[in-house]
Amino acid sequence: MNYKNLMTDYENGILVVTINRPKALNALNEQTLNDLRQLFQEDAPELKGLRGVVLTGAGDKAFVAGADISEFTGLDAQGGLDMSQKGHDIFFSIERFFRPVIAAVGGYALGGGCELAMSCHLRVASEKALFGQPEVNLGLIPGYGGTQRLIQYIGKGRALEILMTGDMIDAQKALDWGLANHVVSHGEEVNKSIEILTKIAKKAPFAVSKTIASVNAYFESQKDGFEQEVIEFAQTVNTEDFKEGAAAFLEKRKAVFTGK
Ligand code: DAK
Repeated sequence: MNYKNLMTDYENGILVVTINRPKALNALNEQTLNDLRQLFQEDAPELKGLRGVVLTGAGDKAFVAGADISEFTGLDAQGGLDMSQKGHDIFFSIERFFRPVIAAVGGYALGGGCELAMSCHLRVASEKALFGQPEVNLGLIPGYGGTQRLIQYIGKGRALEILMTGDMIDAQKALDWGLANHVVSHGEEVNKSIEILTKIAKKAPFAVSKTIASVNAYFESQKDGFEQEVIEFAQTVNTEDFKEGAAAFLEKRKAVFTGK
């Protein structure tokens, strides 16, 4: 796996991806978006034995401080539409990724950075993390799903306040409001994310991926989540892992899942 703005480290089935533009607080420029698209749509699905992904930012200050503002100049309505659709496509491929993806947030997660963290399945924040959607300060609204996903995590009233004031919230408030799953000491966010993925990796992988698909269906207007659950459930029943899980329970031993 070869990228200009991402570093990757693959160990024990867990891929740690670091967005590596610390001098620009890891802002999402076009190259970084292209790298993320290649990783989530082409390379990571092919990794043998992959059980989960941690997404984090290089340096001590930021997860991602937003879309790269220096690339905004000269953007017209058509360019904005193209850019937004490209971002949506990439962020949906993270949200719909077949393995769990955790954002390890050790600093600013602003604008497109907050949107990127929200497209991950879970968020582990360090106590220095700050979340916000400051697009109104630039005369914009979020263009990578922020108006929609923020409501899903924290509700309409809180989302509107964050989106209209541009204020940041700290890690504790993000935890209290349901945006962050955990808050840990600064520097421990990647380790905690790996710990969670290691726990999930012991579960049946097919069932985990079907869980992601079923939960996502709740938020997809063209799908009925209950019907989708029936479809996904039927597929899990058809697996060797289901037979193994049930047999292990009855034989009072730990299940050994193979992903089949
Ligand atoms: N883009 C580009 N460079 C950035 C950046 C960003 N978002 N954020 C920080 N940097 C750069 C700074 O310019 C500075 O570069 P140098 O001057 O050293 O060359 C370096 O990172 C360090 O930043 P600061 O010197 O400002 O660091 P401080 O600690 O003083 O302040 C800060 C940290 C995060 C509070 C501050 O940097 C800041 O306010 N940054 C901007 C945050 C922001 O507004 N982010 C939201 C961007 S808007 C769209 C799709 C999506 C979006 C929009 C449209 N379409 C489809 C059209 C999303 C928009 C956004 O994300």
